[in-house]
Amino acid sequence: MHLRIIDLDGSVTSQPLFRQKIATGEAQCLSMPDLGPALRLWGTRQAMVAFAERLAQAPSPPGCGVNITFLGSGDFHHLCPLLLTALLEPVTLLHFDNHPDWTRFAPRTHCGAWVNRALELPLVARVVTLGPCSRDLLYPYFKGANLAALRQGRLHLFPWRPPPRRGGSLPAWRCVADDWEPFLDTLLASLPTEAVWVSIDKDVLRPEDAITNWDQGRMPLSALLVALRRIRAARRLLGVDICGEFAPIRHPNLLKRLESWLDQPSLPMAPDLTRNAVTNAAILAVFE
Ligand SMILES: [Mn+2]
Repeated sequence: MHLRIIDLDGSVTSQPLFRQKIATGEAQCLSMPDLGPALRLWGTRQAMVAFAERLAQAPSPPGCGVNITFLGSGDFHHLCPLLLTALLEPVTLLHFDNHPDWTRFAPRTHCGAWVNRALELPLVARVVTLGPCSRDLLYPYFKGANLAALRQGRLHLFPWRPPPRRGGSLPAWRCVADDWEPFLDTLLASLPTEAVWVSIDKDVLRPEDAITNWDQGRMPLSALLVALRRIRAARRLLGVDICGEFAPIRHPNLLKRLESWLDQPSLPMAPDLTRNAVTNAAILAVFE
């Protein structure tokens, strides 16, 4: 395992486990707090270019073992496609998230739109989104969902349980909570590539297992860990990116402040983050 922390908001480097791993040289830390505000929620063009340049200049991780990258808050999930541009062979992207991150009604480099950018990469054969329960799955057409990618089979999506709803008809999603392990076996046997990349937004987890900046799903940590072990056993896992830390919201940009106020749940400024530390340690243990 090669562990890398991209520090944009202090949310990873403030955790004792990671501080210790950086101090002992077990983790590489790419420190970019100056880019954090311009990249959070969505990236300005300039900040995305600066991020890509610093990523390219960083010492490249060793070729062997799984490369694990922690990104901080889920507000940085749109950096995932920039990590994927370094890939040299076709992969399937297995994406754990409470949200489909597929909207076309947002800036191109938005944390709710990055799956569309990943689908544009020639070496991404398929994206499989696992575990969402959010209201984005209700009337997705009216919320800018990339339904064309679903129809074309480039994108597959499996909610954990049906999203909460008030009236309206339920789309015919295949939910996977009740037969998770047999489902995983079938899924992993059907992937189009031998190599896979995993992208985890911890808001896929129920609130007992993580505290994030977003509304959370209902997947238990144990189910995520089972999936990671099976993925690792069944396919060649090239890398994992993990976001969904909690980072206090302080946007200097007015539009970002407005979006955060409209879309994100209001949380205490300094919640107890023990559960994130426990969850991160459990995820890392799968790869150690
Ligand atoms: Mn996400």
